[in-house]
Amino acid sequence: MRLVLVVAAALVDADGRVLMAQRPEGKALAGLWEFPGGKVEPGERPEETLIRELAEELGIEVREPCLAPLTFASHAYPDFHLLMPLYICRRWEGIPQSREGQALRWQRPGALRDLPMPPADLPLIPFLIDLLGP
Ligand code: 9L3
Ligand code: MG
Repeated sequence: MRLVLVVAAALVDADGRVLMAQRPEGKALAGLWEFPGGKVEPGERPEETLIRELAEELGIEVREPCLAPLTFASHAYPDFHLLMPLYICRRWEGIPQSREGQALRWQRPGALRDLPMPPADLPLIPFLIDLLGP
């Protein structure tokens, strides 16, 4: 089975809310709410991918010190197996904006269950509730 490495970020604001992005029409899993991020391209370090994806999708710049993955998610899709480290980011440059037509919302971890999410992202909710409170 093909193994695909995707990096994702929990951007955490001063109130402990996390930024969720809705996958746009035309993409796989359209309409589901995810932690922003994307596929690691050949030759990229995962941290470089995260910096690139957050710049492309949200127009923000994150720096190395916030880039420690604290947990990993994985999910077996019919055609590939996804491995997804989650990076916790509390500081960044700029204000997150929708650069790819995706809806954005800040959500307390305890309210994430109200959003339909990709199966890979769901197991990260209890981790964030432990880290940040409900
Ligand atoms: N994916 C799942 N949860 C996420 C992200 C960023 C990505 N938080 C899944 C959706 C796709 C694959 O990973 O199946 C690649 O993502 P993209 O490159 O289509 O964003
Ligand atoms: Mg993406």
